Amino acid sequence: MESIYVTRPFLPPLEEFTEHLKQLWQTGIFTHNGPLLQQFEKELQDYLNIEHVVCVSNGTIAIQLAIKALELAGEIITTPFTFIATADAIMWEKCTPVFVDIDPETLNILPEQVEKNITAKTVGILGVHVFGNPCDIRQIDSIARQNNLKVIYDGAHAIGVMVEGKTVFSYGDISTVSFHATKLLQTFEGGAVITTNGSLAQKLRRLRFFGYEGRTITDVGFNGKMTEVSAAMGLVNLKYLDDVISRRKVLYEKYLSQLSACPRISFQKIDSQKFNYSNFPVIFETEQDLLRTKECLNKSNIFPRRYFYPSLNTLDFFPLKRSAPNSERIAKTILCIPLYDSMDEESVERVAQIIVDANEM
Ligand code: T4K
Repeated sequence: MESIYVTRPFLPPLEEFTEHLKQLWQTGIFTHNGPLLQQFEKELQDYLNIEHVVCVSNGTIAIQLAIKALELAGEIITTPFTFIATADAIMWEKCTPVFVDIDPETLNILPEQVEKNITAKTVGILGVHVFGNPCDIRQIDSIARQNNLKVIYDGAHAIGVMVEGKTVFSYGDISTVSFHATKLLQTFEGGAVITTNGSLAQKLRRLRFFGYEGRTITDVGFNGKMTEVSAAMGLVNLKYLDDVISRRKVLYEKYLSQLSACPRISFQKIDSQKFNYSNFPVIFETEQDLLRTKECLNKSNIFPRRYFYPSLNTLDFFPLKRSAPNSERIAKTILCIPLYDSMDEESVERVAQIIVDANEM
C-alpha cells in the first residue's frame, strides 16, 4: 500500500520550470537580485496587492531579518504554539521570547495575555497566523500602538489568506512567509519579508544583501538572498496557487463532513474572509486518543504529524519560564492529518474513516 504523508509538495508541469532554466543557462545569472527574482517579487506584489515583497532564502531567515530591520533588543512576546523556528529566530537575534497562552479554539495568541505580559523590557510582539488562521490582528495592532511596540506576524503558513479585503500580510510592521517545499507556494526552500513601509523595505533589501546600498556598504547585513532557481520555481507555482487552494478546500471540506460525526474530536476555529486550507489539524480529547489514532493510521502507512509538539514554553533552553495551559494541552492533543493538492478523495475518505473508527466508543 502506498504511503500517505502529512504533505507532498505541489509540482508544476516540469516543462514550465525547465523553460526558466534555459534562461539561466543562457545568462549565467544564478543569484544576486537577478531577473527571475525581480519578476517573482513583482508578481507576488501584484498577487497580494501589496507594495513591498522581499524574497529571502527561507522563512526562518525572514523572521530574523524582520527583527534585525526593526532593531529589536529585549523581550518579544510570542506564542508557545508554533514551529520551533519562530522562537529560534528570536533567540538568534539575541532577544528573549516571552511565551503567552493561546486561544484553544483559534490556536492563536490571546491579545489579553499579550497585554498582561508587557513590561519595561518588552520591545515587540511576534504573532503567528497558526495554520494560516489569522491572529486577532485588530487587537494586537492596537495594543502595540498603545504601548509603542513593533509587531511582526509570522505568516509562514498564510499565503493567500485575506482579512477585511486585504492580504493578511498587510498588517503589523512586517509579515513573513515561508516558501518551503511543504508550503502551498513552494520554491524548494524560500521565504519573504513583506511590508507596506517603503523605507523599511529598502532596509530589508540592504540587510538581505550584506548591507549594500548600491555599491556602498551602509549596514551590518547578512546573506539572506533567494536564488534564481528558487525564484523560477516560485514564478511557475504562483500561477497555480489559486487552483491549489481551491483543491485543498474541496479536500478540507470532505474531511470536515466525514469527521464532524465523531463526537470526541474538534477542529480549529477559522477566522478569515478567505482561507487557504494550509493544514487539517484534528484536536483530540486526550493525548491517549491521539496516540491510539496515530498508531492506527501508521499501521495503514499513513503518516500524520504532531504540529506543534511540544509547547515551546516547556523547553528548558528558553530563558523565561511561563506556564501556558491551553498551549500545553493543545500541543499534546493535536495532530495534523494528510492534506495536499494531489491527494485523491478516496485517500481522504480512508484517513477519515480510520480516525472515526479509532475514536468510536
Ligand atoms: N514559522 C512557522 C510557523 C513555521 O511553521 C515554519 C516552518 C517557519 C516559521 C520556518 O520556515 P522555513 O525556515 O522552514 O522556511 C516542516 C518544514 O520544514 C517547515 O518549513 C515547517 N514550518 C514545519 C511546520 O514543517 P518537518 O520537520 O515536519 O519537515 P519534514 O521534512 O518532516 O516534512 C514533512 C513531510 O513533508 C514529510 O513527511 C514528507 C513531505 N516532504 C518534505 C520535504 C522536506 C516532501 O514530500 N518533500 C520534501 O522535500 O518541518
